[in-house]
Amino acid sequence: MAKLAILEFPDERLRTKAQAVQTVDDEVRQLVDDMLDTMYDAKGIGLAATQVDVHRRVVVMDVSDDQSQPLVMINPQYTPLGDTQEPLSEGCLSIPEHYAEVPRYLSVELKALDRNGEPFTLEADGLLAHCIQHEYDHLEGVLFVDYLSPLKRDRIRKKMEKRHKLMQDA
Ligand code: GNR
Ligand code: NI
Repeated sequence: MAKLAILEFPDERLRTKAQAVQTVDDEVRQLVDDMLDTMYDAKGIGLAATQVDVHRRVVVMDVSDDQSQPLVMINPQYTPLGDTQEPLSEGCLSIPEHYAEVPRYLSVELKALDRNGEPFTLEADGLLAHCIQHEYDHLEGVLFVDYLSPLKRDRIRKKMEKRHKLMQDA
């Protein structure tokens, strides 16, 4: 059990573009296991390696009700199924206590490698499709606040900075 520290907005390291994984080896599997521990501990439904300051294309997710269905995606790629985007409400472990509506595809086809380095394809809709797009954005250094107006983004930035100052002084 290893819990990793989660970077919080506006930390610039969240803006790093992650590198593709060349070989899914034991080191990558260890990262996956630590990320799953971290995600479950934080009660999240997804976590990208970027958020724990590892800039490789590794994501873990679990959208099941009882957190019993871990899903690992390495070097993920997705294509939208259908071209309509709808505003969906989302949160982020890197922007705690803030939520906003973001335009997302309702359904996507995901291609990725699993924890054994085996390629798989998955058609996702609902919360899983939503989460795939959110996590993919992290690997590109994109956060949900980037879809908001500069005014709203700035308001969230100021609140986060205040929170970090309070945490530092405590
Ligand atoms: O836990 C999370 N919940 C969530 C809700 C709606 C849309 C996306 C997410 S992902 C988020 C965890 C997280 O920050 N992953 O990067
Ligand atoms: Ni997130």
